[in-house]
Amino acid sequence: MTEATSNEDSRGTILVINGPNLNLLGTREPEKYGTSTLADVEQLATATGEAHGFTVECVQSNHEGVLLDVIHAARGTAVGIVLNAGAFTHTSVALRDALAAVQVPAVEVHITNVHQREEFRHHSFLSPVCAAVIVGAGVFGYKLAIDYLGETL
Ligand code: CA2
Repeated sequence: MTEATSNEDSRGTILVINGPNLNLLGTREPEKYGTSTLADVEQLATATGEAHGFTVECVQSNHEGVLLDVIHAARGTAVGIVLNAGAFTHTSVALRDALAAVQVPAVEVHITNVHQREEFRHHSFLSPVCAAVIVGAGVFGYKLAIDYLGETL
């Protein structure tokens, strides 16, 4: 294969993980979350990752246990993680422990500026174990996260 993103040539796999309700992107509340669909976000992430020479794998789940399994599987198989854990950001010690355990650099992304929203969204269990946090940049935040990994890995 000659593509820069064939597995042999790849700089490694970036795992893009979206949590609960993010499958609804582009179908409801466009004033809050914009008009891009999850497929659009995954396409943007894949194109950005490939431009940096990465292979990109995208996963979305509404189930905390599935997200835990996906993070565990990143150990030894992914070089970086981009994670929008949705509401689990504000509740899940388990996701934080998983991220800390796998020791794969992770970037936390939120489409909205969570600090302009309800108080319960101001705290993230995940931020302390992430290399970087991007909030309020809309779906462009996923591109910024991958650009960051492209520059730092
Ligand atoms: O701003 C973000 O990206 C959030 O992670 C989104 C979560 C929210 O619980 C976090 O506090 C901040 C909610 C995701 C819901 O996604 C929807 C998308 C379109 C329509 C309805 C929900």
